[in-house]
Amino acid sequence: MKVGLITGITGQDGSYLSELLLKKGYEVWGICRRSSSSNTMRINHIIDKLNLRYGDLSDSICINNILTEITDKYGDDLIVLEVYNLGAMSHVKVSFDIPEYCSDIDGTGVLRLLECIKNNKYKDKIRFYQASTSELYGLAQNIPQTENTPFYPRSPYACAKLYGYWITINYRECFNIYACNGILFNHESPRRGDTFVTKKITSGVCNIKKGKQDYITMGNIYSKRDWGHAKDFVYGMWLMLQQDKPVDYVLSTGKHYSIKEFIEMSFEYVNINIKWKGEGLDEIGYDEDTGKTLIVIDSKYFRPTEVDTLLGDSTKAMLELGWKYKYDIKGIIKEMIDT
Ligand code: NAP
Ligand code: G4F
Repeated sequence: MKVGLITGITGQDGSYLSELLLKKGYEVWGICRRSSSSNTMRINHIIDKLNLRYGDLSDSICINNILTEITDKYGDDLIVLEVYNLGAMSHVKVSFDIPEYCSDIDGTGVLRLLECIKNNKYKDKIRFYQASTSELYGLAQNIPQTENTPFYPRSPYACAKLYGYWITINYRECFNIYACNGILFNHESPRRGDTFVTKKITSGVCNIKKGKQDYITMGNIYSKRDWGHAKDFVYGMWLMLQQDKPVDYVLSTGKHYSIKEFIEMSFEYVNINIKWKGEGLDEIGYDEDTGKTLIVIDSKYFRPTEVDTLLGDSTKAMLELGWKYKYDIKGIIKEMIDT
């Protein structure tokens, strides 16, 4: 029996990874948070096929209970249990507001999972994936960034993820656990959370086109990101756990664009020509045909420390895992606007 356990199963990546594992014949388990309103929108279409348990990465007891329940259920029939740690407080800007919580979940939460794996009777059949991030590069020391580029985190989120990255390597080296990091660059989809920049822009463009919204209020439109599609990236996560040995890999597209370029491509897709005037907080984007304002800037969306430019080099993943991505930036924008 091949079994997958996903923390963060209700998130963007968790939902695509669940679909992938089910398609491959895995029994899929997931840890969900209790919420006062529904948080299963992204997995409702497959919910009957999943084994969901309430839990939280702040709670070692529940993590241990769930892991033990799974290994006790399958016992010696277990071929492999792949644990994907995707659960996180994943919003960089919000991490400045709730830094201690973010450290606990995104940093110490990784340790909690690894300890439970270390103490499990079937430890040698368990493989662990840690959702590491290109935010680790922060104030990037080299362009493009590879597995060997030094880290320089720029937010409480990135600092917590740095701990998660190293504790994963430490448990691999100390306790011989099959544990690896995927250092993933930004990946998007129609299931992206509403307050991340690509979703905010594509939803705003749709609303403006339908006459439901006048303009979009943005922060820093000059940072650059290397954007891929979440579906391509969860496939890369799965590939990492299929190798003989645990190794850390970068996943990225090798192309990057500014937020401003993403805005321009999104309006272009719905046949609106955007032009720009002004500078800094006074910069606006407007419709060339009607003169209406489409984009305004508000400093409330600026970050105390920004990550100006991210560009990944996934040569290692392409050569060693055979990983490829299918979506380019225009394909991502099209799907996000059309869905
Ligand atoms: P997401 O959509 O924000 O999903 C995060 C998931 O974590 C949700 O299921 C959320 O549950 C869960 N979660 C939050 N706090 C938790 C806690 N205390 N205990 C247990 N679960 C908790 O994030 P994503 O985009 O799918 O990203 C998946 C992972 O990859 C995250 O670790 C993220 O940091 C990392 N990552 C993402 C990207 C990217 O560009 N998407 C790039 C690199 C790394 P609720 O649904 O209840 O909120
Ligand atoms: O969409 P974002 O919030 O993503 P960010 O900060 O790059 O983080 C995402 O990718 C990381 C991988 O590198 C993940 F680890 C992390 O979990 C998350 O998924 O912001 C992208 C850029 C930033 O430079 C931000 O300052 O867009 C800029 N931006 C400009 N205006 C904005 C806005 N970001 C948001 N969220 N909202 C704005 O209005």
